[in-house]
Amino acid sequence: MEDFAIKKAEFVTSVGLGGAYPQKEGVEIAVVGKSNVGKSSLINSLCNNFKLARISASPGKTRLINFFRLNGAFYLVDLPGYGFAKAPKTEKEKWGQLMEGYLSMGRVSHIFMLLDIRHAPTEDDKQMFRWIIYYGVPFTLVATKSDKLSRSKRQNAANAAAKLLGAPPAALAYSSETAEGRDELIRRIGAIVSDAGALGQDAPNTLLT
Ligand SMILES: Nc1nc2c(ncn2[C@@H]2O[C@H](COP(=O)(O)OP(=O)(O)OP(=O)(O)O)[C@@H](O)[C@H]2O)c(=O)[nH]1
Ligand SMILES: [Mg+2]
Repeated sequence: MEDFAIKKAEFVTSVGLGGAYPQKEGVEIAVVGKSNVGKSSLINSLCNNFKLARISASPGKTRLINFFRLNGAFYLVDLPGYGFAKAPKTEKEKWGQLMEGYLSMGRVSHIFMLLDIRHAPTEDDKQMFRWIIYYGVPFTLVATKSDKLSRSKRQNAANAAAKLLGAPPAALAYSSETAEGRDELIRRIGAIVSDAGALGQDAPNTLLT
């Protein structure tokens, strides 16, 4: 079998609170994590297009839910980050409602939850993780910015972050700078997409109903 590859990635639409979502198209993988953890960078790195999602050195860059269509067949979704301390309370509430509304509508097939490889998970991360478990959404933990640690420390730090979250101690060390972990995460996407195909593209996500 030919290896799965991301051959095409296109921006579809941005959705804010009260906005209209694009029609669901098969698999939908949502990327979640705190502000500045590297969600948009990871999407760009996976798609090998550094102009696709906007990134910024200051947290709070992504404020809307951005849908990207990959290979003309499924969605990869960039979410606004949580835990952005400087955001005014009303903004934070809006982001919370936007994310919660989207994640609980039953269209997400899989979540990539990102953690910074250098830091212990925050209370917000733990809350996000409890939410994922509560709704039973399949997930993959990714420890970002792995280039910031020496090679010998990376896998231990990634697994420790997962364990502190209360998950099985396994997270994929990933760097958008060096592409460490990229091939593995693309293989994971291939498996998610082909599993869904085997189940039937239109099979309802029974986990979320
Ligand atoms: N060294 C290093 N820097 C990274 C990596 N990934 C992201 N960054 C940097 O981290 C900062 C934040 O990246 P973004 O991709 O915008 O983060 P985000 O999670 O989308 O942030 P919000 O949209 O604010 O929620 C930028 O300065 C990136 O260049 C990485 O793997 N290694
Ligand atoms: Mg972003």
